[in-house]
Order: sequence, then structure tokens, then C-alpha cells
Amino acid sequence: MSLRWHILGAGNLGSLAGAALQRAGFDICHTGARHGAADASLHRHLIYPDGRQESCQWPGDTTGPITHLLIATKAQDTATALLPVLPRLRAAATLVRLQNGLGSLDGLPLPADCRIIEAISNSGAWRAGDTINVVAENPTWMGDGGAAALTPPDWFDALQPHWPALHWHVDMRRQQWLKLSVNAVINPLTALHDCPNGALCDDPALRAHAARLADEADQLLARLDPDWPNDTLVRALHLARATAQNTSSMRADYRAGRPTEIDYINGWLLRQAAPLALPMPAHAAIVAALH
Ligand code: KPL
Repeated sequence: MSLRWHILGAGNLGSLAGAALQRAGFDICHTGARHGAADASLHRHLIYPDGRQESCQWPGDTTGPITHLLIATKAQDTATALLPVLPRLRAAATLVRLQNGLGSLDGLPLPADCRIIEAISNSGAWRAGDTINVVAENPTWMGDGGAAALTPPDWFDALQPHWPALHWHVDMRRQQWLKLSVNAVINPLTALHDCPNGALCDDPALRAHAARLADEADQLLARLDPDWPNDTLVRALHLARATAQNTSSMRADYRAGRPTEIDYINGWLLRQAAPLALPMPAHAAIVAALH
């Protein structure tokens, strides 16, 4: 029997990941749908930048044992979605956390023997109903969440050919900070100004605001990591250009009146800055504005 993956959170990236896992031959089901009956099957229609289309139909499973779980909910929804699922985890289960924000698993009673794999993706996609419009398939990194630099699990080798630009990384903390720093610039600005990512490159006022956010993030992260590259603005503008037509996940949430990931992105930076007494006025202001 093929290995079964449960997907918690089949939004943009959860659906992209689910489609790749399915292409790799794994058995997929979702657990805990946000809308409709949680055990009803879920349909996703993916449209890729080159015009390719793919349809997926994943059965719901709300009771069966779980050995491999992809957590792709928004960071702020993680505890509510994950806590009911924990009793179903089998010994030594694998949890892959594919989210933008940091800190969403902190304090949750996860089994001590589970393997937590952190995943981050720079792909851009937006959802209209069951359709996922993939604007850009950019690199995705996975690696162990703990300090140990472990080798990739067997399923990773089977998955890699089916997930464009999927890489295994031993230093996920650095990768996560690189990703978080650009999300802390692109996401709140595009939400607040209701614009696509590319506007950050084209609008001088937005670009200047982006520069202030990037500079504060660099000052903090350089205090936490002496080898920090101090290039957040360059990376943020590069990613904004690479996903120019995309609606960022925070803009989509803000527009829809849903809670955003701000507390797990810019809020995470503010929590790191507090013990250092490092002022971050641009981040504090944008967090307040989005609340
Ligand atoms: O991570 C993203 C997001 O929207 O959350 C990017 C890569 C910026 C794509 O919009």
C-alpha cells in the first residue's frame, strides 16, 4: 500500500503541495476542511503559469490514523486545526509545516517522537473557489526543524522530481529568516495598499516604505545572526518582481476580512526585538495598522 499523506489546510500552497504529492504517487486525503463537511471529498483545479491544468479530488478522512501530515493552514489557524488531529498521529509520525509565519507550533503538545520538517515556498498562487491560479512556481525548501542536520527521508527523494525546484536544506533557520524577512515587507504593504506584489517595485512611495521595513528587519536579524546578509530590500524587490501579478496571501486575507498572519511575521520580528530593546517603529506601525 502506498504511503498516505493527510493535508491540513488545502489553500494555495497546501493544494500545490498536495498536487505534487499526488503526482509522486502518494495516497492523499484531507483532514479538517474549513468549509463544508470535513469528511467530504475536496476538489482542486490548478492552473499553472504555462497554461497546464490539473484536477485533484481528495477524500476527507476525519478519523483514520495519520503517519504523514502536511500542515499548510495559515499560521494563526494552526492550533485550532491541529489540536483535534493530534490523537490520530501514529508513533514517530512526520509533520511537514508549510507556512509563511514562524512560531505557530510553539507551545502545542506535539508527541515527542514526531519528526517535524519545516518547509517554505516562494511560489505565488491565489484561489478563487476550487481553482488555484499558480502565478509563479519558485523554489521550495524543506529541512528538519530541530538543530540536528538529518538526511532527507525516503519520501523526499520520491517527491523531488514531481515538485519543481524542491530542495532539501540543512540550515532551515537561515532559510526561514530569509523568507520571513521578505514576507515582512511584501505581505503587509500589499495588504494595506491593496495592490499586487509588483507594485512595490513600481511605486516610489511603496518602495521607500519597503526600504524602511527591510532596514529594520536587517538591523534585528544582524543582531541575532552575525552572518546575516543585510540584503532584505534587494531580496524583497526581487521576489515582488518574480511574483508581480500575484495577490499576496495577506492581501487576500485582509480583503476577505479574515485574520492575517501579521502576528507570525512582523509580530514575530517585534517579539525578537523586545528583549534587545531594539526599536522597530515601521514594523510596530504596520502591525497596528493591519490589526
Ligand atoms: O509568500 C508569499 C505570500 O503571498 O504569502 C509570496 C511569495 C510573497 C507570494 O505572494
